[in-house]
Amino acid sequence: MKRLIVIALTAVACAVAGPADALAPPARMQVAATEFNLGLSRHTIKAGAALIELANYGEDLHDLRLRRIGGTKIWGTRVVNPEDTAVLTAKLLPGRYRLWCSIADHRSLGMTALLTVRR
Ligand SMILES: [Cu+2]
Repeated sequence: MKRLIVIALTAVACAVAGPADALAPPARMQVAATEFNLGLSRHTIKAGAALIELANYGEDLHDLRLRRIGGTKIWGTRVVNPEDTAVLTAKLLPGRYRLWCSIADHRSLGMTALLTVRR
């Protein structure tokens, strides 16, 4: 009898906790900004919640923009000072994403990169 109660309580605890996916930690990556380049700590991350940190290792102001190729929504950080960081949080679907710096002509000078989000 005691054993049955333990099993029943375990089942309740699992139901409350929900599926493992809901508890998965967010994917994390860093984008290092310099003049004029974006260096990605990873080029592929898992779909779902993501924390993307922009670290400005350069001497100019930079920011980070993110858009899924074929999509319309654009995520972004504030403008980041040299030696400072900002974090962008997003819920990402699988696909290919374009990252860029939106300040002045930085994008055309080379501050752009591709990120793959996998299932
Ligand atoms: Cu820039």
